[in-house]
Amino acid sequence: MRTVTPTELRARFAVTLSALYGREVPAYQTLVEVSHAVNADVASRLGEAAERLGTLDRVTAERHGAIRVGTPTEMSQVARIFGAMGMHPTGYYDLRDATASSVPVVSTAFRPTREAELAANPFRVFTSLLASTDRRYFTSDLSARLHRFLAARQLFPPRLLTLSDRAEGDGALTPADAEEFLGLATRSFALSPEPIDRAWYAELERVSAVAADIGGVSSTHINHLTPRVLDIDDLYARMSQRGITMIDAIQGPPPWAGPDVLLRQTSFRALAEPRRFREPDGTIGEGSLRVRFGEVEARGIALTPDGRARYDHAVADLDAAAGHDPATVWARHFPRSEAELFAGGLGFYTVTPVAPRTGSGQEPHRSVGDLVRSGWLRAEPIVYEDFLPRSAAGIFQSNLTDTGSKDAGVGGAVLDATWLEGVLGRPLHDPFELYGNQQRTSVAAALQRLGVRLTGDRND
Ligand code: OOG
Ligand code: NI
Repeated sequence: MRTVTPTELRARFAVTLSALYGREVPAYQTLVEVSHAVNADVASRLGEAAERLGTLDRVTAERHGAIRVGTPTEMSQVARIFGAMGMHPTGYYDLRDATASSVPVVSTAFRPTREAELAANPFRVFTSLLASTDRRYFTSDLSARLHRFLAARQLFPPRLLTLSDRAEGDGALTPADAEEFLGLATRSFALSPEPIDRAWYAELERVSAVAADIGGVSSTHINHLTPRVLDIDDLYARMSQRGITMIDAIQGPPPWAGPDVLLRQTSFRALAEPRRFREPDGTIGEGSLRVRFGEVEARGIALTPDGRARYDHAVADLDAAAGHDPATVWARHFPRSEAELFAGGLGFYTVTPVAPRTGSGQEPHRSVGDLVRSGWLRAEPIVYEDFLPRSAAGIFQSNLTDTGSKDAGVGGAVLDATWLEGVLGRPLHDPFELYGNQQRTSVAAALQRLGVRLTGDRND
């Protein structure tokens, strides 16, 4: 009998979630249409080169979502649901100190980790967990009431969790179970028609709009769904021409003539959506909330820890050099060619042997770089699959109308990567390790196929 694999579940979930979000937030449809138009133009302008960081099919289907949950229990349930779709927690982001505004969350991203899985469908979800024990945001009284509220809600039906465990355990679901899983999973992220307790929501909102969005309602929802675009500057201009107000800037590296690295993101401002409220006198009335927005992103080459350190310096320099041409500032930190980026150990790549070659292959080669320069190997960039704390903070912050409040006078709660891994109940992957393994595996396989041993002491 035909079975449905986690890979297929993931690809289908990305589609059903996209349909749901498109119904709920029509401006998202516009964003997807404009992204497709931009991608088609880049493809016809650049031809094959447009696919250097992923095939057009992959990029067209590519989305990341963002969700926010309130408790460790909810986070561990999310891990099971995404585990069913071959999405594994990767990376730790602490947004509490990354922004001036009050954003009391720590986050990870659920995503495929293997190359073939990423190529099949790279769907990923940035998932934030409310730091409800952090006294800088929540007094012990508010924290206790928050815990009571959160403990009483159920985000995911038990049947969804049963099907999730079955999919992950067996590595497949029957077609009927798959349908049911996708229906339940998608509905779990729909905006709820349940009335919101106005006073409770407002109390949390004074601390942080993000806290209210998470802990002020009895369900969760998809916050945004982000398509990938091959030319984000063009997209920004086209959206603005259509009269859609974008945030002030594109987050991440500036546009320049050299290789694109990491991630560039922008968004349109959160839209007012009608919601029902329960007023203090018990009546139910209409109102609106602005929490969901449309985001779009362009992805570049994954950077090594050295490359990432350069990025951090470059960003600090850009901040200090306001008014200077960003591309010029950037060029002080990053080489202008991919070849130099790899040779300098700044960017991750894979290699493939170039065949056929003349020569014995036994002549001395000091390094992989030598083999690439002399034409034995071809290097291809590894695309960045993760997020950036600073950009994420920028995206959160640009969509908050109020900074909220934070008492810097008290100590924060220790909610580090080890703590989060315990909450998740499964390994929390380190992005650098994943990229590094991919590079090392490809280098080892290529050297073996060429029958070459390196004389240098470095393999990269
Ligand atoms: C998540 C914000 C971060 C990104 O793309 O960096 C994010 C959120 O708003 O819940 O999605
Ligand atoms: Ni996002």
